Amino acid sequence: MRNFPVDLGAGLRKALAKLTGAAIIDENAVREFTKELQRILISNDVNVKLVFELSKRIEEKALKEKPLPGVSPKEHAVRVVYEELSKMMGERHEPKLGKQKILMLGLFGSGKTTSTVKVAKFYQTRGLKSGVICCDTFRPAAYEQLQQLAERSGVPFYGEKGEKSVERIIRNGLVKLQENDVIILDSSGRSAFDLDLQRELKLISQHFEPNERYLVISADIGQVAGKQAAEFNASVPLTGVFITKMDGSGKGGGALSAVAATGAKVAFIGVGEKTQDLEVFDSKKYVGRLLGFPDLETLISKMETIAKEENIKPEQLLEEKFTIKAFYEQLRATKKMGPLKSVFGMLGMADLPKEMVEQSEEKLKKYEVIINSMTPAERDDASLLKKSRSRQERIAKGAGVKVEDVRRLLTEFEKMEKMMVMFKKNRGFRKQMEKMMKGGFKMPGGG
Ligand SMILES: Nc1nc2c(ncn2[C@@H]2O[C@H](COP(=O)(O)OP(=O)(O)OP(=O)(O)O)[C@@H](O)[C@H]2O)c(=O)[nH]1
Ligand SMILES: [Mg+2]
Repeated sequence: MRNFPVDLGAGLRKALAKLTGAAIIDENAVREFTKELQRILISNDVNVKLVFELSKRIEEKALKEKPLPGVSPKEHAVRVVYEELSKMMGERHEPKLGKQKILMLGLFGSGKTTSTVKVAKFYQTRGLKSGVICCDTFRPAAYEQLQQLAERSGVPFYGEKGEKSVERIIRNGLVKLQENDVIILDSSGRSAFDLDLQRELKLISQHFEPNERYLVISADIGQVAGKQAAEFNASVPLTGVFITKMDGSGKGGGALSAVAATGAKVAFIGVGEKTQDLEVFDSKKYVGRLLGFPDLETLISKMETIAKEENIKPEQLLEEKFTIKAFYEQLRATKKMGPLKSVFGMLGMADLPKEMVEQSEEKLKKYEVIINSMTPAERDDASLLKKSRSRQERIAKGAGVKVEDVRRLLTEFEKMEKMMVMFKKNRGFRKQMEKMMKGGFKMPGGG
């Protein structure tokens, strides 16, 4: 069942779209939004108290805080939502890139063994040598499982089949793997955090002397993750939490926020069963993705560069007469920009026509040939073409395409032309567009 992050994300995006689509950002609109937000978060097992605190802060900041100069109340509201949600989900983790020993601990089936290899692989891709030690002396097949996973991923492995003394395994393992920069130790789980496990983890800590102690928790336990993190932390001081199965649980948001509320740091998240399915946790990125703009900062700067490259000036976009030439430049720019949809969505605009969002190289080439077969007068005044079938046929012949292709281009041109007229009438959009092109568009996460 894959209902995360789809559900949480889809719910949040819908609620946010409604907020940005509201005529004005007043108490009503914000209240309605926070009510919806509460419903979504609670259904994702986020703690009720956290949810209420969050909505209160959002209401206060969205309504009472003065937006920065040049920022509209809508942008301000979106930014507040984004920042407060990010804060609730925790901080960004910066993994240390250097020599270190990492202890992976946690209850049965939380994902320790899988995550051990994921972490090893993570450091390998960053140019560090890493190896793993099997210190799970509890479960019979633990040795084989880690050995196979490690071998398949090209990760050095050490273990002693049947050996019960963790002290011995660690001593030998550290010698055998001494060439490695990063050594990750997989420990055994229990069904609950009992005295037995406590003793074992203390013993491991004493002999292994780990720099990092990561508690591995499965996202599907939701807000209980907070209680668990606090419990473990009291006897084995944690340096981070690794939340697994974020891909398959509808409670990931609950687990993340509960862990953050204890003050523990979410270091990594597991987003699949494969060795590469690991992400360094960054709440802003995570929330950004949930809200539908994964990499907004990159996107905005990309738009600016493209606008410069293609020489599209805001004036040109908004010039009185929309020509075939401007149309073609738009298509090209749109193709380079990619996920434009989310940006327009943020501005509270309706979805763009599909043709404008999805541009294939092939189609653009064809259009280029067609446009090259037009006379300058036609390129300047598309109305000459719309009425004249003989002109269309002449162009098709000259370009070596079907007359239908020429008509399709004209239909798309008309659609965009209509939209441009609509945009021009919309002063708010006009201002946004100008700001965006000048690079002054303020987006959440931009600061
Ligand atoms: N979908 C998904 N599955 C995961 C993830 N991490 C681990 N798993 C799966 O969860 C199951 C348990 O993982 P293990 O790594 O064996 O868990 P463990 O904590 O070592 O288990 P014990 O050693 O028995 O305590 C396996 O089927 C893994 O493939 C993840 O991020 N996403
Ligand atoms: Mg295991």
